[in-house]
Amino acid sequence: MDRIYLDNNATTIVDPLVKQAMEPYWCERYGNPNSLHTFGTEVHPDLRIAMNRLYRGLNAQEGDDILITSCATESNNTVLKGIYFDLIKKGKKNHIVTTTVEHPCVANSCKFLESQGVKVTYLPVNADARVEADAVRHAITDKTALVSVMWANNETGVIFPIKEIAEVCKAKGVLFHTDAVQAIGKVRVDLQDVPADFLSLSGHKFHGPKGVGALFVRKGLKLPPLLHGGEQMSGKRAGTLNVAGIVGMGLAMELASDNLGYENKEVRRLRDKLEDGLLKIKDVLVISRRELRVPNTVFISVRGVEGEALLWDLNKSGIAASTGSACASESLEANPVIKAIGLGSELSHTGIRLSLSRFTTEEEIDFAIKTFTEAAGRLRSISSTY
Ligand code: 7TS
Repeated sequence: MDRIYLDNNATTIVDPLVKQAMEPYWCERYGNPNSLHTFGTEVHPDLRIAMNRLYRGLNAQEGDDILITSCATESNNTVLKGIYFDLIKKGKKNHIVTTTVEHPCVANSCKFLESQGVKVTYLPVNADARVEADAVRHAITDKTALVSVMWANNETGVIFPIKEIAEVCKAKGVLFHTDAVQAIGKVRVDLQDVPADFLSLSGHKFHGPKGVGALFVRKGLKLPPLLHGGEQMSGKRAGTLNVAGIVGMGLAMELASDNLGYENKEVRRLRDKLEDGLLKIKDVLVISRRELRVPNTVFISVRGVEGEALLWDLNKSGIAASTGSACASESLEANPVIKAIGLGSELSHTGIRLSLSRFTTEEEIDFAIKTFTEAAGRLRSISSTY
């Protein structure tokens, strides 16, 4: 068997249809959309189609803004730093509420803002690795400028009660941002149903290209730009538009919506099969309940086996997994999300994340169960802690 990719929460394969749709923009339709000549203007209809696809995918309405960014990291930074410059620095508010399990681009932005004097409340997760809406309600004060809670966690796959949290914020008159990177294509993201003010996403997490993301901004709201420069995006985000990326991300969004039923049924079936297979190994622990997670993710801890050792062993057999966010893979610290969930320090080094996509096959899952089971046995036989 060829290599097996079970790290779809880190990035995904570009859908061949997306790749094909992007092809004309490298050497034929390569104009800068801000140029006045035909090379520039001929891509305008293509951009409009792509933007419409993004609006439809999120169920955004006329008047809402969808800013194109380079990635979710930029989208998240735009919100957090925008709120800082717009509300906090002007002395109106000085408090942000977030969680202990956000992606580093939110967590480290918050840390930076703390260094600027902002107060940040990091809400812990409960035994199901979730943050409850009530915890958000209690954390909000009259100084709170923003609540930022991810839609689904990248490590555990746990879905947060985003609708309830958004409604709490709305009732309290506090702005609400959600990092929906791991939700797009996995659960329904409907911004008419969920009254979030800001939402971030990244094209490469749902079979689109890398280097392009988006930030939804609810009608009537404004954020100061993170990138100042030209008048692109009406001055809200400067920099030449990534035309191929936008076209690709637009189509990827449409395909993600079209495939949501499949993702929920077939991807979930394969993930459950994988999980059931791995649960037959003795002394393993899967984080949180299946019904609380996105359909493609399982985070499993194998007692006595370092996650990293298991990752390398699996990699040798051609299986790509992860011990957590690739963005934190250079740090030797225990996985902060796993630490936050409250597993003991011994277990916090043992976790491994497997994440599927609609391109994952049954054959791959069968092979992964067998290979994982053998690798866990092999590593346990030389483990000093088991
Ligand atoms: N937010 C979440 C929830 C993410 O999972 C990631 C990437 C990002 C933001 C950043 O996205 P980017 O496109 O700006 O880099 N998460 C992971 C991961 O879990 N493993 O590798 C990258």
